Formats: sequence, structure tokens, C-alpha cells
Amino acid sequence: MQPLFLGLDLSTQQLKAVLVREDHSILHESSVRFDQDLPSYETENGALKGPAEGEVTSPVAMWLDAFELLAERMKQAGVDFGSIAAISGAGQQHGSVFWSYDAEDALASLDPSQTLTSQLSPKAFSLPRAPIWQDSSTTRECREIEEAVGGPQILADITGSRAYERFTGTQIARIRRVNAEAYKATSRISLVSSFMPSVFLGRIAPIEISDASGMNLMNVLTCKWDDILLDICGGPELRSKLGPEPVSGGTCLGNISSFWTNRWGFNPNCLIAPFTGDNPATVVALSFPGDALLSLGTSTTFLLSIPPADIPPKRFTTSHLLSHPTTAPDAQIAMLCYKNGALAREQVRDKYADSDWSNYNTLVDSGNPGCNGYMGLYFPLPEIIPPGVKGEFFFRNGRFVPLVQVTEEEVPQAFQPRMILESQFLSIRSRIAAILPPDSPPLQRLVVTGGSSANHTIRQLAADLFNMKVYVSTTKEAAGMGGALLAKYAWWKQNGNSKGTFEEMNAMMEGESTGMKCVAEPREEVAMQYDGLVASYTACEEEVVKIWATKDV
Ligand code: XUL
Repeated sequence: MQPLFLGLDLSTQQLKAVLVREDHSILHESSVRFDQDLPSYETENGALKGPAEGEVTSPVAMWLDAFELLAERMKQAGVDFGSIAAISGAGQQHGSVFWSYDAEDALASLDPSQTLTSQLSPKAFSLPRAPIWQDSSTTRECREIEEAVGGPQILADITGSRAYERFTGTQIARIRRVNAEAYKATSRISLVSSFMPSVFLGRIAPIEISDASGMNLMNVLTCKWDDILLDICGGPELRSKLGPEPVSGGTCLGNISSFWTNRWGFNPNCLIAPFTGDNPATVVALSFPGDALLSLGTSTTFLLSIPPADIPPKRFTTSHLLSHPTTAPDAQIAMLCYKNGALAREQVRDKYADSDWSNYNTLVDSGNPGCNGYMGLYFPLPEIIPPGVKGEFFFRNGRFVPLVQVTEEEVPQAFQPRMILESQFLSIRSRIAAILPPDSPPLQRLVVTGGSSANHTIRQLAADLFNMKVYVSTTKEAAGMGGALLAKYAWWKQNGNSKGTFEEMNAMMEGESTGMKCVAEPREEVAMQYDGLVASYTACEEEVVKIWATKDV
């Protein structure tokens, strides 16, 4: 029997499965979309807003239902669960699941004749809704934690990031403040990525190092919890709520629980490995040294695998430094993350291109770089970069056009599809030099992934604007694929390669998994025009930040 490896990706809008063979080729993919497939939870794009300003959550029971539905779909498609040798995966970063004191018992005694949801929800959770990465309700806690350690740069020096609203430490601090009862009733706190293996193991799994870097609670160089930060965010009891120190990718956490063997026919020897965040999993699946990764999903992220920084530099004030899931301490990941990615582009498509991507592309293709002097910054959700800014901001030849004055003449509608792409990408481009380690060779390739990476117009604009050749991988589901590779890594280490590195495992499979195809090349004269636009973008963004500070929109 050929061993198979399952990678699961619990993202904002769906749960996906990628099942691969030992040579990393894909045997099967399935998915469950939360809004469409589980409408009773009434989520919009997988999330619920409110009740408090800035709060964004997802129902934990919906995720459990999604596990059942996904398993059902895989079974219908003929997947032989008994052949799966190991499971790992990826979760949207930062989201947290609060377990009750009944959780360990409930997980350990799951009855295979009943569903996960009926047995775990609500009794195994002290909060029925998990705060997710789109949440921006913790500004007060962000300032408090930064002040308590001596400022944002000091926090970034320790954890790899200054305080961000979505990071789990401040989320915990806010729940402790506004819902002390729930905090008290919490036995353990998981990230989305450690919640998933917990359900497979039948006990609460440790948190993984790369995803732990998105909490503002772990020392990014030593990969250990920082007691001072733990105390600031959750008091002395937080250490026990977080469980053991974070673990590396490829560790073997144990075997799958009898619930899964009896209910779905999994092999009792199936290994469960730590899951990581969706962004680190994408790096694991697609990154080669010298590549930049642009993930165009619900969020936009720009990712670089970099050698470890011995002196955490000033440059990390708007970017993040994450421990590498498999290669820490010899590598780290630098990341920029934007909340307004695909959903913001879709809003512009719906408003100005008749909700149709081919109309959208025609409008983009008929415009010029720099949109004849127009620039538009679009932040329907409070943004991460620049922090907290919300709304739409337009400029004509560098001059701010207040929204009340926006007429067809001032800001032509037909330019907007191109304007949003340009400003989203120029924001990244203006920050690349700052996140590259000093003396780095120029980046070789831009690997694009995520939903919008299938759009040829967006690929060409990226090639021109970043002045890099754009590649796509044959692997469409990069995070799920990264999860499947992490599953195989744990299994491979258990099977005679205990000291082997992830890179060694992959080198044996060269060419099988990561077929990269060049899909767009920069056009020299267009790329030169974009070089000149970086400074104009930065000036507009600075103006937006000033305007936002005075709320004079
Ligand atoms: C990364 C981030 C998002 C989520 C999306 O910091 O917040 O990219 O991981 O799933």
C-alpha cells in the first residue's frame, strides 16, 4: 500500500484538503466553503462581525462541521483513509480557540457514532466564536503591551513584530479584560493551527513555532514563550493555558484517535504532525532561496525566506519576522500582510466592472502605468499597513481629492480596477528593500499564489510593477500542499531519517512537487515607469496616514 499524506488548510473562507503521494504528486483535492456549504452559521466570507466595534470571529462549531463535511466529500470521492500515513496542515494565522475545562475529557472520549460538533460544541469551548485575523478590536491592548515593554521596537526585537490588533497575545488580553468569566473558564488556548491537530489527536496539541510567531508572546530567536509578555497579556495563569513550549514542524505529535479510525476508517498508525500558519505553509510548499512569494488570497501577503537576523533591525516596524516551520534557527520568514486583498479587489470589480473579471481585465489592460496621474488607496476593512486606516483615498497628480469631490471627471471610474492593483502592489514594492537582509542578491523570481494568481492581467501588472519574472506553481493550493509536505516530513523522519532536514527530503523529490512555470515577464519600459511611481505612492500613503490621524476624510 502506497503511503499518502494529507494536508488540510483551514482558511478564512473554506477548509481544503490536499492529498499527495510519496513523490508529492497530488492524488485528490476537496473543499468546503463556509458561506455556501454551512449557511446556518450565517457567516459572510467565513466571518461574523461585531457585536463590539472591530470584532471579527468565526464560529468554532462551523469549523467542526466543516471537518465532517470534508471527510464525507473525500469518502464519496473514493479516498481510502486507511492509506493516509500522516496528517498536517495550515490554519489562518492568529485566530484562537478557547477550550473549556471539559475539553480534554470531551476530546478523549469522542463517540464515533456521533458528530464532532454534537459532542464538542458548546461544552468543550469557553468561547463559541474564535477571534480571527480580521479582528481589529484590540488597539488599546496593543498600546498597553508596547508601553509595558518599552516601545514597539523592543516588542519587535523580542517577538519579530510590534503589536498588531490581530496578534493572539493582545486578543487574549482583551478577552481577559472584557470577558473575565470566559477567560477564567478557559483551560487551554489553541491557535487555529493547533486546534486542528487537537481534534485528530483527541487531546490538545502544542502550538507550532512559526505560527506562534504571530502572537507577540514568543521570543522569535529562541522559539520559547516570553514570561514577561505572557504575564502582560494573560497574567501568571497564561503559561498553563498555552500549554508546552512551541514545537517545530515535522515533529511527531502522536497517532490519530480512535474516533477517526472507527468513524472514517483511518489507519490507527496515521501520524499527526504540527500544523502551521497558512503563510509559513505556503513558504514551505513554494519557496526556494532567492524567491519572493506574493500570496493573493483573502489577505495579501508578501513572503521571503531569509537567513536569521542576529540583530533584530528597525526595519521590522511594519513587517513581521516569523520563525521558519522546518528550518529554524537557520532560516526565518519576513512577511508583509494586508487585510484588504481579494475582497477589496472584488468590491471594485463589482462596482466598476459589472461584477465580471473579464470586464475588469479589459479596463486594467486599457489603462497606463500610473493611471494618468490618478492614485487610489482602498481599505474597506481597517488596514494593517498603514495601521488602522479605513476608507477610500484618491489623488490626482499627487493632490488629495476628498471623497465629497470625487466625480467622474476628478476620478474616472474606468481607472479604478487598475488603481487598486497599482496601489496594493506599490505599497509592497516600496517596502521590499527594508525587509531584505543587508547585501542580499537581487530577488530572482516572484512566485504568485492564491485566487488572483490565476488572473493573467494581474500577473502581468505584477511582473511590470515588481520588475521580476512572475512564476506560478502547478500546485494551486499552496498552503494545503505545504501541510501535506509537513505531514510527509514527520513520517519520513520517523522512518529512518530522524536527523534528515526538510530540504534533504525535498531534494530527493526534485521536480515532482514544485513545477514552476513563468507566466509573465516584465516589459522594460513599463517597469521603468513604475520605478518612478514608488516615491509618488509613498507620498500619497503618508498623506493618507496624516488625514486618517485627523479623521479629516
Ligand atoms: C497573516 C494574516 C493573514 C492570515 C490569512 O499575518 O493575518 O494572512 O493568515 O489567513
